[in-house]
Amino acid sequence: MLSEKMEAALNEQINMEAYASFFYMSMASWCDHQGLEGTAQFFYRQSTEEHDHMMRIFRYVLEMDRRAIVPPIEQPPIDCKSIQSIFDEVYAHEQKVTKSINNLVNLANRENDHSTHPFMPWYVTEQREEEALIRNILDKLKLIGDGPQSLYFIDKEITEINAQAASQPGQ
Ligand code: OFO
Repeated sequence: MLSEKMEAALNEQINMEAYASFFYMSMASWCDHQGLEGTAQFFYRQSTEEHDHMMRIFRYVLEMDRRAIVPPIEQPPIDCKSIQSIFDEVYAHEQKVTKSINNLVNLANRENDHSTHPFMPWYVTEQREEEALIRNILDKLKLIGDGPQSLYFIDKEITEINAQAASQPGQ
């Protein structure tokens, strides 16, 4: 069984993953509306992944005989200034999530929670990969520039990233 503290911390993480899913869905909507199809697809996929991350914890909490709470979701941003600002925000958000995952690992250590401890490394790896992916897109944005004529090329680059993700097993 989980400690009450761990149960609360995991439920906070459920909330965070749910928000991430909605946040990416909102970014997808903005991009879709702007005709940035590749970038929209990227965010739709990220949104689904975040939902999966949420459900993994949700099921884990229940498996550990505690209550998984369906969280109230904060309204994510609706409008964006530019594609650069979207990815800056996404990067900051992922860094925040990484910090929260690290705190869960620390808590599992402090509490000698031998179930949660092996449950967490999957999330640590996931965050490392996500941060690297977003940094990679930010680097491309820096090279291509953020002018209106650059959008087409940025969207093309992200479509390429989508194709690579689709060709990986488990995607
Ligand atoms: Fe849930 O993977 Fe990032 O946020």
